[in-house]
Amino acid sequence: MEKLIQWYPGHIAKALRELRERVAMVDCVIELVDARMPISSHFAFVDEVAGHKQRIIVINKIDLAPHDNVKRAIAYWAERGFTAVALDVPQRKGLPELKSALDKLHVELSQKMKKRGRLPRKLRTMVMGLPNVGKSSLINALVQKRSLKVGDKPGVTRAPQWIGLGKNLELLDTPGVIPPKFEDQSLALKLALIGSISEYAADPALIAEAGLDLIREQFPGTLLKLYDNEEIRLEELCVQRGYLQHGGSGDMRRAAESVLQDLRHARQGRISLESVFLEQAAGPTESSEETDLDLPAPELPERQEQQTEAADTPDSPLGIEE
Ligand SMILES: Nc1nc2c(ncn2[C@@H]2O[C@H](COP(=O)(O)OP(=O)(O)O)[C@@H](O)[C@H]2O)c(=O)[nH]1
Ligand SMILES: [Mg+2]
Repeated sequence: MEKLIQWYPGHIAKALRELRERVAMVDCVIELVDARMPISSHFAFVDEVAGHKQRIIVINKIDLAPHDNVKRAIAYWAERGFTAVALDVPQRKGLPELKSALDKLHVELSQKMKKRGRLPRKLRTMVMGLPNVGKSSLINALVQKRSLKVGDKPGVTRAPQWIGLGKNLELLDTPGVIPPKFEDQSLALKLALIGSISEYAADPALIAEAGLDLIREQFPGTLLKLYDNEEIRLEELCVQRGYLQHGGSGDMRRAAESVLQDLRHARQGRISLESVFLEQAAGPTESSEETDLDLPAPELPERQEQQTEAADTPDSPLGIEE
């Protein structure tokens, strides 16, 4: 695949430093992945940054992915020793399961504290994940107040604050944003399609065309349903939807944005972009350049032995009492 999307590794170092600082403050990391690519929207550097903490994997946006994808993802993560919870934040589906998983960790923490002769305290946790996977929405849903902005506006930073949630839980109010790593162009395309890479990192028309190709190849019949034309291209969509510029030529950018919106909001129906699952569904195939089965299973330290709690600080790490 040609180079559609540029990646700037320079941004990564700063983001990773910030993530490390925050992870040090918590007992448990809630990692969000996108249900449409529930394995490949996890990145190995989460293991690097958070591998020594308790972790719950939240498979979010299950309303956009086939049920089977979600079931297999839960099994995949369970096999690797993680509690995985399936979520649809706007419908509040899965929130009780997430809360009980957190309560369980709180019980474990309390027992550990007791053994060490220390007073029990709240479980400190934070939300982490790629851009646009639903981190702010999840925090809002847990807090049940529309207190955080949904959607990422970079630039405004402030000291992390803790939100008390019931008697057992404390949540860092600022989520950890995982910088997407997209050297692999077929992965980059999928990240663009779930909105984790902004269209400004690439020419939207190229991404949209590549997205149409991918859907055509993996999900025959979908484009027919969506655009009355299986072979749809952006030029035709301009005509079909009247996206015209002053001179009468097609407004390709508008067509591209409309295709990306359709795909990102799954107007074509639930889709799986997880190559591991797609490969398995299609049966054994010869490997090709386009296959991104090279996604490594996370290499994890021996989990039970190495888990650490939040850095030993006074009960409210930032000195903020409720
Ligand atoms: N369909 C669907 N959309 C969701 C879900 N959770 C969040 N969203 C939407 O995904 C977009 C990104 O959410 P946001 O919380 O800003 O993601 P963040 O960048 O990770 O903080 C918003 O438009 C949310 O409304 C979900 O479970 N299903
Ligand atoms: Mg956000």
